[in-house]
Amino acid sequence: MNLHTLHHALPSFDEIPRLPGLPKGCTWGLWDTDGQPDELGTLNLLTPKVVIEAVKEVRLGVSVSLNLCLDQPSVPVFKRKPLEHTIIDNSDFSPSQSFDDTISLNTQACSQWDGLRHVVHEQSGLLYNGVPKEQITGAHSTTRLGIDRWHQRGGIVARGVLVDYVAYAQRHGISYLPTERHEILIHELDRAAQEQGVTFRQGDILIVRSGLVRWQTGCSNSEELAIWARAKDKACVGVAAVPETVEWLWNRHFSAVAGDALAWESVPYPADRPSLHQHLIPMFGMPIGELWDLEELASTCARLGRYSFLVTSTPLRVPGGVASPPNAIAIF
Ligand code: UVW
Repeated sequence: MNLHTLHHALPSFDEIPRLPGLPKGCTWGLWDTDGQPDELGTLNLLTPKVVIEAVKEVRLGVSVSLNLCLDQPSVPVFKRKPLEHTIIDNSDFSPSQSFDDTISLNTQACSQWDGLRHVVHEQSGLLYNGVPKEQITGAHSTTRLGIDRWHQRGGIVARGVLVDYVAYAQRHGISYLPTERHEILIHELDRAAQEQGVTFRQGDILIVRSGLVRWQTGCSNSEELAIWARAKDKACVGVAAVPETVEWLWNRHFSAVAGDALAWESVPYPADRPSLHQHLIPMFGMPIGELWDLEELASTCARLGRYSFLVTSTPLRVPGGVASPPNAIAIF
């Protein structure tokens, strides 16, 4: 394990060395060690020193789940398979009375981490750190960049910072529907954080509440949710996919971003420039959390007047897994 702090070693966005044929801000090679290609991306920022500081957020012993029930939303988007849960009565096979259960799910249907195998960089046809897409599935597949690597490194333990954009918008008279392509701008994230009395630190997980899960929960099983979920041209609030966002995220050295929105960034993706998914996952190796349940978190933060906390997340140890339920909790 790399024990140095990295606090002084990281380049700013403008200082990241240019790699031929790849966009500005490609970090490939930055965390390679002893000739071993890195598979963890910005999770490398979670050094022991950063984790020890994050643990100091725990002062009240209050913990909050950040995960939707695995059967939510009731209508998954993009025709993703909903949870199948089967209880098995063992009495036919076993002398004692007992039950097992099995689950089958699409790891992208509910609260999720997008792992580093999720997105191929379109221009190069490569994934994070130059892994060819042929290694993801098919005859030449490997488990490189698998989500199991996150579990194997000891899971994710970090300071989380919530930016409650729903509350910010209410304070500032900004009205939008979560099912519109409403773009959250970086100056709004900065201002909301300032108003909440929180400053970002290297290694933080930036968590943005946009209001989508509140909307989905409010119309669970309704016609409206089904129509939106199945629409090809669905739209969703999220952080603006502009170059300034990419640069801003890198220069704050977040270890990951997460939120309650469909894609963290606004949807549909822009037609004339790369999405945030195109840069954050393959270029930075930065995990993106989507559809997290931030409702109780937001009310706890408001009640305590504190928007930073410890986050622990234990992705499933699926060899070569693409994504995972985050199994995340916030602890105050
Ligand atoms: C969208 O839903 C748009 O993104 P993802 O595939 O990451 O879930």
